[in-house]
Amino acid sequence: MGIGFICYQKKAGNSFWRVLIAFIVLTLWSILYYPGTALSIAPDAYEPDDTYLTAKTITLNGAAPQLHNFHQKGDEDWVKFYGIKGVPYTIKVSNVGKRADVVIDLFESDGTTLITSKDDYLAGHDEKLYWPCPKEGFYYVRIRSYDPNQYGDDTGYSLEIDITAASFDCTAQGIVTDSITKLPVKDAVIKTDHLSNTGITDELGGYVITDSEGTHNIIVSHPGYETSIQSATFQLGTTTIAYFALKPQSAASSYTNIKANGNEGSINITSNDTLTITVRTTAGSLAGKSVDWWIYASTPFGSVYFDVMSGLMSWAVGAKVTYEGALFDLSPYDVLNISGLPEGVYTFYFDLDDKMDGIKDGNIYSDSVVVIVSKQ
Ligand SMILES: [Ca+2]
Ligand SMILES: [Ca+2]
Ligand SMILES: [Ca+2]
Ligand SMILES: [Ca+2]
Repeated sequence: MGIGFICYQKKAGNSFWRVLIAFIVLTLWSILYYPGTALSIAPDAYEPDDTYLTAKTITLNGAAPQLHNFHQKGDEDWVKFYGIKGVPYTIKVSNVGKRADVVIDLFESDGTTLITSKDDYLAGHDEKLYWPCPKEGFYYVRIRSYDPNQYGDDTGYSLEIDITAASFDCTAQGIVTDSITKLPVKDAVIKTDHLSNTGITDELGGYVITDSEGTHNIIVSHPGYETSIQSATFQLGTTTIAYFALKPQSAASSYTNIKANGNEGSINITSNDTLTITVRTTAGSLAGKSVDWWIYASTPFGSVYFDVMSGLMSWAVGAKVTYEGALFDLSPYDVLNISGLPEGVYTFYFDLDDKMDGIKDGNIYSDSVVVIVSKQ
């Protein structure tokens, strides 16, 4: 049509009226023959985000929804969040443009296994997916247009993901970096201990997390780094700033390993859940060397340690040495199996020091895991 229009213009000369008629014809032609085509609109602020690999972060219970649109044919908008077992999430698409029939797709942490989809309504209507999370981990949400040809004008929408029935009116934000390289750490998991909220760091290491007013712990973990905890005061009307410099786990830390319910880093459980703490050693070049073994925890009710020396093979109050003796390959061994733990943050450590004397004074090889226990 563009070529036809130019030809017509040329034959018609510069007559204002003929140009105007041509313009009207062109406009009518566009409307009559391509009713689905819209004027182009600018991509939303989160593009490019067309695959799970480019999924953007979203603040759970954020102060304002994210504003998206379908700017091009087949546009898909992906976001990711970190889900906690037993927490109900609501993924809500609202203020939907009259030409957008939105579909919500929820995917597993692999970004490809579809968990469920929601598309109850036609174009111009909201969609809402309510989903109690069955397992802690990363999840991906894809918002798309039911008809990939519907894009452009009037395809805008608002997106929010909320933890149902909880009040999150205060915000903390900050940056997570590597303590050695000073580079941003992407995809670090951010948690608060109070309302089991979570966040994920973006490409620049930035995060935003919400909770209610009060002093809560912020827990930051990422594979390959030591988990970091900071106490932060959340205040109404003020954004709390909390920066984290994560210490990389050294190769030496692989001598010891400690897991909570099979997980590294940090896990959330409720008082009803069973917690199993498992330790393992890989003696490697230290095999046979006389060392101090330290298995201990900081808990809401003080320090406790696992006591082997007195023959107790159980936990005791204090921070004494667990065992003095040669290092060997210890296959996974459960040092704790318990339920009904009081609410709070627990950090379990497994350290070795290579000077056997019952004092923590040699070269230290350490691993730790954080357990956040909430009511329910
Ligand atoms: Ca988009
Ligand atoms: Ca997109
Ligand atoms: Ca729909
Ligand atoms: Ca020692």
